[in-house]
Amino acid sequence: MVETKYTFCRICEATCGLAVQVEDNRVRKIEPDREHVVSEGFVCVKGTHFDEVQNSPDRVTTPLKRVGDRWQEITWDQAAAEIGEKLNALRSRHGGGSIAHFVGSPAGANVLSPMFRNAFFKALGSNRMYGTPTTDTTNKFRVNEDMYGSPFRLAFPDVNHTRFLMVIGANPAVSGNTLYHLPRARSRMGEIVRRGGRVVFINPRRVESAAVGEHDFIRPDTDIYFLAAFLNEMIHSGHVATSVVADHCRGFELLRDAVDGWTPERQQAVTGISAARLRELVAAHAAADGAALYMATGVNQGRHGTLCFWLLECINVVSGNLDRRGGTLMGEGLFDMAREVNKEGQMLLQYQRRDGLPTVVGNHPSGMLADDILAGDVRAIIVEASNPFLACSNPGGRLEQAFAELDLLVCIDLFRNEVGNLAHYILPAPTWLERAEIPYALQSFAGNNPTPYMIYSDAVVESPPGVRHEWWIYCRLARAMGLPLFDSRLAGWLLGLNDRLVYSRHRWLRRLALTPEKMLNGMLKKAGLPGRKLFLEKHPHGMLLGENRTGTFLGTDRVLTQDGKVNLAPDAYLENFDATLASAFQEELANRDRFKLIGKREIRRINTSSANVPRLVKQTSNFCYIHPADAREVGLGDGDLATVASDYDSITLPVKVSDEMMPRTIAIPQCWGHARADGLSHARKFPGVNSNLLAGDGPDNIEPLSGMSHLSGILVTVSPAACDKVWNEQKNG
Ligand SMILES: Nc1nc2c(c(=O)[nH]1)N[C@H]1C(S)=C(S)[C@@H](COP(=O)(O)OP(=O)(O)OC[C@H]3O[C@@H](n4cnc5c(=O)[nH]c(N)nc54)[C@H](O)[C@@H]3O)O[C@H]1N2
Ligand SMILES: Nc1nc2c(c(=O)[nH]1)N[C@H]1C(S)=C(S)[C@@H](COP(=O)(O)OP(=O)(O)OC[C@H]3O[C@@H](n4cnc5c(=O)[nH]c(N)nc54)[C@H](O)[C@@H]3O)O[C@H]1N2
Ligand code: SF4
Ligand SMILES: [Mo]
Repeated sequence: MVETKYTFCRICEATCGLAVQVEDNRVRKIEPDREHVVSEGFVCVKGTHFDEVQNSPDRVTTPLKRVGDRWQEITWDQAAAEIGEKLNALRSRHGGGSIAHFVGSPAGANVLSPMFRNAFFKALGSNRMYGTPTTDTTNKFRVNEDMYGSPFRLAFPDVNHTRFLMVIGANPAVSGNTLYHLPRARSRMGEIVRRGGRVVFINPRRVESAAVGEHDFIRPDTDIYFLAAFLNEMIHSGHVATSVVADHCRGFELLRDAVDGWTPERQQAVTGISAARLRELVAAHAAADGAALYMATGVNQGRHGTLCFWLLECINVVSGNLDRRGGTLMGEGLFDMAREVNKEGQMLLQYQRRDGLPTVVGNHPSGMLADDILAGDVRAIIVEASNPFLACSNPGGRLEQAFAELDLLVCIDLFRNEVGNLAHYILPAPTWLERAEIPYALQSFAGNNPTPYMIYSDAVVESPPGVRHEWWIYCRLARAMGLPLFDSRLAGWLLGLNDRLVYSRHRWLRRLALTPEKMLNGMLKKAGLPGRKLFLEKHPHGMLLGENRTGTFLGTDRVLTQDGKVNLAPDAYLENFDATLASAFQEELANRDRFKLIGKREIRRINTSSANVPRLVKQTSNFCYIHPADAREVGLGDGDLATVASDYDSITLPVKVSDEMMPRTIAIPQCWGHARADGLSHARKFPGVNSNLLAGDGPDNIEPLSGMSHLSGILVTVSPAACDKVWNEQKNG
């Protein structure tokens, strides 16, 4: 019998509602949930095609051990015993800190895993956390901590009410947005325009999202000058909310002096945005009854991600838009996540590495991982839900070479991906359709949601019998190693007992276990919401929680800085501000005719992990997008092969000529390069090339305040490929 089960997609942060048809524990079809309280029937192709991930014959469904060049199926007991023994040996020889974890983006949608993962690594005595946060957002967490007192005090635009939204370096119509929840992004931004407001995209590519509003090209990696001039012009033209600044902020004079001199005229020389246009935008911003600036990965991945987000937040605060209707909001989630995280302390800026780089929200820079392995600081890695060789800077393949030196590599994944090929063990995890869940932590716990709601979903299907939850894996490894979790022998013992019960063959024993369903039920009830059963019966499409409130942040104890004021002038940012900007500005002028490389997200792809979905990938879209005038000048036409070279490597790929591109900017969709993915049978047929081979690693390619990798705005040369197709096919295997 076919049954329809309601759940929500966990591929991107939009978490759209889904109606899943299930027959005999198999997913037949995935359709939009038209009654979902926020997504209202919106979905994209990735969500509705996830059945091909779910049912893929390539899935790993039992633990695998690499023996020579073969993969041997082993039991969980054997896997836990062998991995536990190796980890214990490394720990006694080199300390717990020699064991690292590397966490990827899909793990963000898993509410339970981080609790157990953190407990496991704490018990090990390791603070070596790496992952893709230093490819997308640690700069924002850093700024939140410095300005508002916690990495998770993270404001977001009040999209439902704003009259002016400026989106810098993001493409929400394709990406579904990041660090706040915005399904139906295109139509919701369209509504701003329909009610007489403005939506402005600042982007070196005329992106899909821009169809709803206005668009200005900006030269990649020059946003810092645009933002400094915007703030400076705002201050000079008197658009400052003086009472907000006087009552709730400190450091305004230092901020004002820092941006003084960055005139609209000065910025136009490098950004390409005219002084007149900038002035017009500042005036419109000031006149709007509620305005918000938002930025995301395109700027985060540049050379000045932290300084850019600082200036952007200062514009939102100083203009009086933070904490007001139509401006930016500090959400209130199920509990005060920012305060809880601060109490715990683990995620705060407290740990400086030998090289002086910080760890932000506990993350070491992923761009230092190759160095850290080769220096002997990291000897074992547990990768959860990531594919770092494709996702991270991997100059000329250096990251792979470093991983090959590890004493132990364990991958927890659905598939054997590219990093999995090098693993000693692969531990199979469930898909999100096989997991009970509530939405992302920032949505649920921190309330980063213009339309607050809650939804709970049971697992839609049971996972194959050899698959285990990530949280369970950490408990099982802890038991094998004799590590007490949560600083408590009793908790460790109980969890050890529990991990036997959860997957017991006997139903009555399973009933005694602490299951994900019970844990999530506890969280919902603790937050004063209906529990699991009521959610399933009464609110299968989600439950609206009422409008976000304003006036809940400034002047309250929710500002977590020591003096309760917003810090507009953190010392670390001001220290080298003038010198950094002045020298980078000169470099920009010197390089103004050179090509810069940016990435491109595509609606049919999610990072590295949709490449194996046949209905999504029917041909390559791994093109080098280039402006017509540039193409003519370098002698390239549509479909020709171009060689793109950086200081680190070169890649060859077909060209797509497009006036969506700003001149002297090329875009290459990132996270391709599946030539050696022999665990991914479909991805291999359309391998494409990996643009992150062109990105550098090490301190010179890391933003020093946040550890973010420099992945966008990389200087490159573009030329016709020396000998065409044959070479490319060889390189692609
Ligand atoms: N040049 C350039 N590079 C970029 C970017 C860019 O914009 N430009 N973007 C960066 C960003 S923002 C990110 S987040 C990274 C993304 O890169 P990653 O964080 O590595 O994420 P994915 O490629 O989505 O997924 C990696 C693996 O997770 C597995 N997986 C999926 N679901 C689950 C699950 O539920 N459990 C487990 N255990 N595994 C699962 C998939 O099978 C896949 O093998 O790429 C970064 N790389
Ligand atoms: N379809 C799809 N959706 C996704 C993902 C995916 O891979 N595919 N990945 C998910 C993940 S992990 C994340 S973190 C989010 C990211 O969500 P977004 O941040 O919205 O990601 P992008 O679409 O890459 O948007 C970045 C934009 O910045 C522009 N840009 C590049 N360099 C610069 C610059 O120097 N200045 C300015 N102003 N703009 C610049 C690019 O042209 C691009 O349009 O998306 C998530 N959603
Ligand atoms: S936009 Fe697509 S991938 Fe993102 S949650 Fe919705 S259906 Fe899933
Ligand atoms: Mo990301």
